[in-house]
Amino acid sequence: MFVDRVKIHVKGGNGGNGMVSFYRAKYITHGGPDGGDGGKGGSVIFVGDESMNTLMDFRYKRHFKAENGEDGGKRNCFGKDGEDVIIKVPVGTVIREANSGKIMADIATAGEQKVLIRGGRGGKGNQHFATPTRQAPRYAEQGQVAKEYDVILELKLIADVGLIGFPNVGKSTLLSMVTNANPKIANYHFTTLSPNLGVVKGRHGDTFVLADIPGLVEGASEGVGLGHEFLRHVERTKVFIHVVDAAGIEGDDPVENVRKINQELAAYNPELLKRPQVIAANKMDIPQAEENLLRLKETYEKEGFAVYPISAATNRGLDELLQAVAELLKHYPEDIIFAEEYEEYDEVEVGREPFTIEEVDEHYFVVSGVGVEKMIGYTNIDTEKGFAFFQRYLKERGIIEALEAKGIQQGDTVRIYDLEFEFWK
Ligand SMILES: Nc1nc2c(ncn2[C@@H]2O[C@H](COP(=O)(O)OP(=O)(O)OP(=O)(O)O)[C@@H](O)[C@H]2O)c(=O)[nH]1
Ligand SMILES: [Mg+2]
Repeated sequence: MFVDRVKIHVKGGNGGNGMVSFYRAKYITHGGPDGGDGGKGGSVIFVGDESMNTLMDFRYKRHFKAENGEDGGKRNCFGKDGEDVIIKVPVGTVIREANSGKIMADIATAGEQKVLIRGGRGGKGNQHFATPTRQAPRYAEQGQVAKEYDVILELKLIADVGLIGFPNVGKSTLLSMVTNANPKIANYHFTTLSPNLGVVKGRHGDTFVLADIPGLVEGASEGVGLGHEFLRHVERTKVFIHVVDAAGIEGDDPVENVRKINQELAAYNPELLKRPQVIAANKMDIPQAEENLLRLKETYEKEGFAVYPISAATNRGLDELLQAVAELLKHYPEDIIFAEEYEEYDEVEVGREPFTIEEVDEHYFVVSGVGVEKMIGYTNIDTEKGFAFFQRYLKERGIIEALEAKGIQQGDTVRIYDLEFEFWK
């Protein structure tokens, strides 16, 4: 189960203010009050949309605000109502208030609408406040200020197919070519640090969710390079596309690389090698890949793995690969049960679990460990209190000290699970 999760900010439209004004015309100096009412602010409305499968769109747009109502005018002119903002979300999205984590809405069916924030009421103009004794009220009502929230959208997804392999072999490139996903692609290791999801639409209308899982390294099964975190993602997919750099750009042997990754899978959970797996020999646009392809086929077809030559960058061989995978999925037993995401830990105990620090790249440090992971999970560092707690935690647990011992410098990047920040003392 993958949890696609984004935090967004939503704000309702404020009501327009009521107007203070008096009727004026030639020869009439003291006309009655004629200030119009302010318009109603727009509401924030969530709608379940069947055609959406992930929350990816929200990575690019995170602020949503409904329009304010217009202020009332002179001569009984009413202010215009503000437009609603309608936010489409995939069916199955849960909306939580970010600070408390409490569920505000749960969009369970297509077309279902939930008004999360009502627009503010418009203020009444001064004409409403005239009484026999106070015929010229210099008072009008203010528009109502609408609520705003940080909310977390959460969508639980089963990814059918996982892209596994060493870093830099082209997993994200492949995902970007066959789905609408737009992952970061770059020529260095650990470009991807959390899974990206995309939906593959097959030729025959069949679809499946493809997960781009961060690169594994040797020792992943012992926790090296966030290995445990990444392998947990692998565990939640049914069929693997094992991507290997057939050109061996980094100077190592593709045949051995496939073996090494499978050894890590087996060491982590022997069940994983029983799941269907196809090998995608990538970067076939590079000449030296041809010879390695033959060796990959020779070695692994004997062992029952189909080997597909592809070039993710130039879109070669991708159709055949996806079709084979769709076929494997069809024969996959539906009722597989995946282990739950996290075991329950005792938070206090867990906070003391050891952590590890790795310098995965120049000026880039990754802190991992059950304790810090859990701490991140229950701390909302966007609040002042949460942030203070977080800083205290890093200090008290000796993480700052340990980073310094590793030679961290001002401005270097630190990553702790979902969280990335610059190190400033
Ligand atoms: N020549 C060639 N280069 C490719 C191909 N596919 C990917 N690349 C390049 O390989 C590099 C790594 O690609 P990514 O897709 O970021 O690799 P990744 O496996 O997701 O890497 P991590 O996220 O670090 O695990 C990039 O520079 C890509 O442009 C291909 O088919 N041919
Ligand atoms: Mg990647």
